[in-house]
Amino acid sequence: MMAKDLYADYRQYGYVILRSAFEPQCVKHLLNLCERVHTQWHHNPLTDNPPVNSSAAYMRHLNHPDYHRDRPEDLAFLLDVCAAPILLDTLATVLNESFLFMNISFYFNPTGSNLDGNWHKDKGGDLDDPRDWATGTGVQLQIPLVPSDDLELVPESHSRDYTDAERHICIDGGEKNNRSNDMPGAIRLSLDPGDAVLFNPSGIHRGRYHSDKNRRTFMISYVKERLARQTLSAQGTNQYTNQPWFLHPDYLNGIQPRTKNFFHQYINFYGVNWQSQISEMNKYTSLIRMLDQSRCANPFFEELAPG
Ligand SMILES: O=C(O)CCC(=O)C(=O)O
Repeated sequence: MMAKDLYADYRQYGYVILRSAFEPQCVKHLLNLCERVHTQWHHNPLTDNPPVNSSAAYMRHLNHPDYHRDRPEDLAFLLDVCAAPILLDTLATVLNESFLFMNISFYFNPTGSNLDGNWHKDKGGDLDDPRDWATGTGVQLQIPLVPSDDLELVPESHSRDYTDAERHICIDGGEKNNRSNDMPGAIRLSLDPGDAVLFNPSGIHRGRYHSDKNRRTFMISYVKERLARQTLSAQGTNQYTNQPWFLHPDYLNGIQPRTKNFFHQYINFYGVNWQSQISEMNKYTSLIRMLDQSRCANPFFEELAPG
C-alpha cells in the first residue's frame, strides 16, 4: 500500500491492514517465543494483569527479562519486532507525529467457557485536539501468529460519538448489552499469520474469546508522545508504562541499531520516573533492614522509643 493510501485509509476507516508484513520464518519464531512465555506465565506469572485462570485470554509484558533469562536472544528478537522498519514507517505515516512504545500483549483462546468480547472504545482522556479526533491516542497493532478472525471493529466509528444503537449496546444499562452480536456496521477482520493490523483504539472494537477457536495474536501498543507526556505529568506511570527493567544496562543487548534508537527514546521519556520509584523503594528497603538490625523503633513492637 502507498503511504498516501495508508494515511487516507487510516483517517477514514480507523484501521489499515498490512498483508504479509512478516515472513513465515519470523512468525514461527515469534509463535514459539510467545508459547514459551505463555507457559512460563501460567506457572509463574510475573505481572498480575489478568490473573491466571481458565478464562484468561491475554497476558502482558512479554518483554519482562525474567521470561528470557535463558534465552536473551529471544528478548532481542521481540524488541526488534516492535521496532521493525515496516511497523515504525507505517506508524509514522498514519499518525504523522511522534509516538512511543507502550507495551506488549499476547492474546490466546481461554481454556474455560466461550465469551464474546465487550464492545468498547478505549478511553484516553479528553481528546480536544483535532489531530486526535482523526487518529486517536495511539495505535493498537496486532500480528496474528495463527489464522484469526477474532478481532471485530466498526469502521469509521473512531471520529464520531456513538450512534443511538451503538450507545445502547456499549453503554446503556451499565454496559449490560455490550457483548451483543448485533452491532450495526461491524466487520470481522480475517487475518493470516504475519499480517499486521493497525487500529485506532478510539473506534468501537472487541475480541472473541472462544476456547474452541485457537487464537495466538501478538499485540504491540504505541502511544502518541504528546499525549503520553500529558498522562505522565497528570498521573505518573501506570501498569502499562511502568517497565523499569528497561533501566538494566544489559536490557538492550543484541538488538538492531534502529531498535536501540527507538527504545532509547522510550527510556529517556520514562527513565526518571522509574528511577524515582526505585529510590522510594530503596528508602523503605534500607529502613526495614535498619529497623530489623537495631531492634528498636520497630513499628511491629509496641514500645516505640528505645528504652
Ligand atoms: O483483540 C482483542 O481481543 C481485544 C483488543 C482490545 O480490546 C484492545 O486492544 O483494546
